[in-house]
Amino acid sequence: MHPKIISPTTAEQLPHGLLELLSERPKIFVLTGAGVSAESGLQTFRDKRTGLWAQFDPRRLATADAFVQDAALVWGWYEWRRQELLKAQPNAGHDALAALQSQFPSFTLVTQNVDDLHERAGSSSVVHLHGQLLVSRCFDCGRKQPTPNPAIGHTLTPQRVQPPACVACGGLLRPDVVWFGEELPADELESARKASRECDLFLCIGTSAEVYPAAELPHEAIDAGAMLVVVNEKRTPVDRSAHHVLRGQSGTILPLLERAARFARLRGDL
Ligand code: BV8
Ligand code: ZN
Repeated sequence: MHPKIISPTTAEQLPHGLLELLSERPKIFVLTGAGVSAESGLQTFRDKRTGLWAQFDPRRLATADAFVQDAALVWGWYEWRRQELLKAQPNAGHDALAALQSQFPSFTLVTQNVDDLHERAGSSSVVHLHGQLLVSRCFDCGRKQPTPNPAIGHTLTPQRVQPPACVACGGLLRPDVVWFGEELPADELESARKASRECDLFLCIGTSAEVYPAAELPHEAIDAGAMLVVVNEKRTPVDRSAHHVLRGQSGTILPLLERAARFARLRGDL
């Protein structure tokens, strides 16, 4: 496929085929990645890293091996990311997705992100493929438990912080996220795969589409006949498979999509 790449600034500039599909009350599947939270100030996995973390690749830090090697380094990184999240607000992209969900009876939102910004924007039934930053579990016995308040005051860059002890067995707490080399939650992954095969419109937003098995989802949707629309400020490997590529920031483009859907519905209802 050779999609036209456009950078729309108004709802009218969105591709005609997409506007038409939106007027037909399609089953919508949305996959988001770290890019959708970037305008809320949360670092993506490709941003330049600062301080202690400058020399570490998140893909090496987000592993059980890194935690076994240096639990304080890994826990401190997540503690800092929790702090950043508590300071962050959902952006216009999160808000637009929550508004879109209320307009379409069949709307599945699946995220690779471990933040809660979709929920805070009002999205419901969000499927977290990679877990949640604000939840902790014991590295040894697996028991989920509330994350104690950050042990450190506000810091500009992550610091080493010793993980708290598990209330049940005294083992070390870890973030309840899926690290590289760990399996994704089976129920969430199965429901995402099923919904991607049944959707009419797959919106792939703010993801480098390089992390598997999440990156398989857009291909499952196309193979099942869905329209694939990519929203990203840069090129991604999935662009070449897309029907439409909307180049730009999700905080700018998603509100246009939501407006277009609203008017398409009004026209469709006329
Ligand atoms: C597993 C939680 C196996 C932690 C994360 C094939 C099949 C299966 C596995 C593999 C495979 N090939 C390789 C693997 C292994 C690996 C993998 O995919 N590696 C990659 C690097 C090749 N996969 C795994 O390890 C997975 N586990 O498969 O287990 C197994 C099987 C059996 C038994 C045991 C094990 C686990 C993967 C999950 C890892 N955990 N997160 C944490 O967050 O700390 S993934 C992590 O990376 C985040 O979730 C994040 O979402 C993701 C990075 O991807 P993106 O979200 O796309 O973010 P990124 O920064 O990369 O890109 C941002 C994008 O946004 C960019 O495109 C940018 O242009 C754009 N953008 C930026 N700003 C904006 C914007 N776009 C629009 N608007 C903006 N404003
Ligand atoms: Zn325990």
